[in-house]
Amino acid sequence: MSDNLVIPRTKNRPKLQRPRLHKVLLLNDDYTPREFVVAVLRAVFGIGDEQAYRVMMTAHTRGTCVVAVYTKDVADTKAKEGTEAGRSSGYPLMFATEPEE
Ligand code: TYC
Repeated sequence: MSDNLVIPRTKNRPKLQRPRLHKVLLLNDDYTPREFVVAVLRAVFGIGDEQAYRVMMTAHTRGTCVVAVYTKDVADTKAKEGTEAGRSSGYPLMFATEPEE
């Protein structure tokens, strides 16, 4: 039999922080066709046609629009995928990320 007692440490246990979420932003440009932006939003972010159209039009008229919110790694990956989808078709389509307040 072991003499070791396991004593739960309730005092010094650090509080676990919820991971900070990051926004993925769609940035407007003058060259990428609207239908292409909608197709990328559907393919990369899995959003439906109507919502994708609304997001695209908001970026088109206001300059930028929040597409979705994820943990930092996922947000960075999605932004890269979306930007790369544009680049590989010769468009300057840009996604960016920023931490939520
Ligand atoms: N402004 C583009 C056009 O008139 C369409 C567009 C919308 C491009 C949103 C990028 O994030 C964007 N063809």
